[in-house]
Amino acid sequence: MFDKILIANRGEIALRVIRACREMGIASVAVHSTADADAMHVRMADESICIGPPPSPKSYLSIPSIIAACEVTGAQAIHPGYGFLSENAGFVQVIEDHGLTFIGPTAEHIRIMGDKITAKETMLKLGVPCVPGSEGGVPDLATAKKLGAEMGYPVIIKATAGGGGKGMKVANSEAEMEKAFMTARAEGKSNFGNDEVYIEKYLQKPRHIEIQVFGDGKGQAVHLAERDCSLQRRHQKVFEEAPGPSISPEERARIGKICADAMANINYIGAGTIEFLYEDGEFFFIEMNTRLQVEHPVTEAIFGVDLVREQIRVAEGLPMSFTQDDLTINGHAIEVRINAEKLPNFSPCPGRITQYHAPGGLGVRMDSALYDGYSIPPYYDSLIGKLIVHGRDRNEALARLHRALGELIVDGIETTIPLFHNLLQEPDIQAGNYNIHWLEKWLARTYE
Ligand code: MV4
Repeated sequence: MFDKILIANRGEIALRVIRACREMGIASVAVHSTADADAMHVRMADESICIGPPPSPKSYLSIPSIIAACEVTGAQAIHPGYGFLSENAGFVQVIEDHGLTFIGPTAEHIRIMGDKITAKETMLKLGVPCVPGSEGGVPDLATAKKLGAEMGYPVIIKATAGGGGKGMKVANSEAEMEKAFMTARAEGKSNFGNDEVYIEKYLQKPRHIEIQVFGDGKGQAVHLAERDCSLQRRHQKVFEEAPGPSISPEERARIGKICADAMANINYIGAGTIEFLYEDGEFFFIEMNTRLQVEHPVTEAIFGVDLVREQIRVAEGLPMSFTQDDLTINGHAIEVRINAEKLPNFSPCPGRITQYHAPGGLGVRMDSALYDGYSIPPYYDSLIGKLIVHGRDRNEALARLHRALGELIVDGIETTIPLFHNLLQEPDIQAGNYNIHWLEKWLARTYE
């Protein structure tokens, strides 16, 4: 059993992990950059240690500094949160070389899923339905054109190392292929140092549905249903809900079992998310994330489980505290991401919080590291809070979200809170009628 865990992260997710540690009787160590000396995660942890200057590469991404912090404090395990080093296979290797434990998947699983071509090949072999496309990489333009003609346009060219929408180009016809292929390749090379690309049929109006999975690393794995994360702007999620408003219990059970069986098969350990595009009643695998995700609280709300506690348990070699049969959905949950950004352009808006008041009451959870007088530093991402509401059904969750947003006060900076007041008025949102393009179209219509 661990008696001390180091959290290699900051902000709300660091608090989230500290809370789980405290409930489990495990001491927590916060690490921080010099810009974060006054941050809430530093205050809330049992111990803290400065690991470097403000830019992330010199602090939150500095593997030697984080390992040294473990050695100085005697922490036996590291929780990476999300972002930063959470999907860095090399980090996992170094942690293990130092006799420490990474709270998360193996370096091998991170590596497999980090390369999209290998991820797809692996999932296809495991019986997970994938988007039709090239088998493996596409070596040259001639092959790309041949595949385009075979499967029919539009197609999408993706960099195997891609992420965040970088290295992804649509070709609507053979005439567009050369530019799309070369651009995807160049973006893969310049952003990720890897110019390998693959091709898929381009789905025109899908939803982004992701299945939460969890494994014990010893052949047991479960699914915790899906989240609909279709409401995104420039590949940043804005609003997430569970269960997905368009998914039937039968579809959920079927795709859930496929995912859980796949994870059991590879002895996957810890939390994972299998991302699908969902169109016309069909699921198509696109990517897997081998980390705890930002939006995990909506899943926690509907299942009444603590995913971070489970991550720590399986990292200690313990079994999960539930089986698939124990997991039943209770009601509906919605998360909205509060960013320190100024509308309509979503430009980052760091600065001093003059007043902060979190909403409360039944079915309301506010995960945030804000406090009165806190200064948001300009060096990190702009997420400053997640408001999660839970109701007996979707309409109750929507009403509760409306009520909770009315109680939330974040003064001194601009935030994305007004966006959600507007969004909740939309009949399509009230009806759960949206796909991956809905939000950007609505923003263009509403704010420009
Ligand atoms: C696609 C697609 C349509 N067809 N793949 C965007 C980021 C990366 N995770 C995968 N992405 C997409 N892949 C095929 N074959 C459309 C997108 C996409 C998207 C996916 C999920 C959520 C929002 C999106 C916004 C634009 C494009």
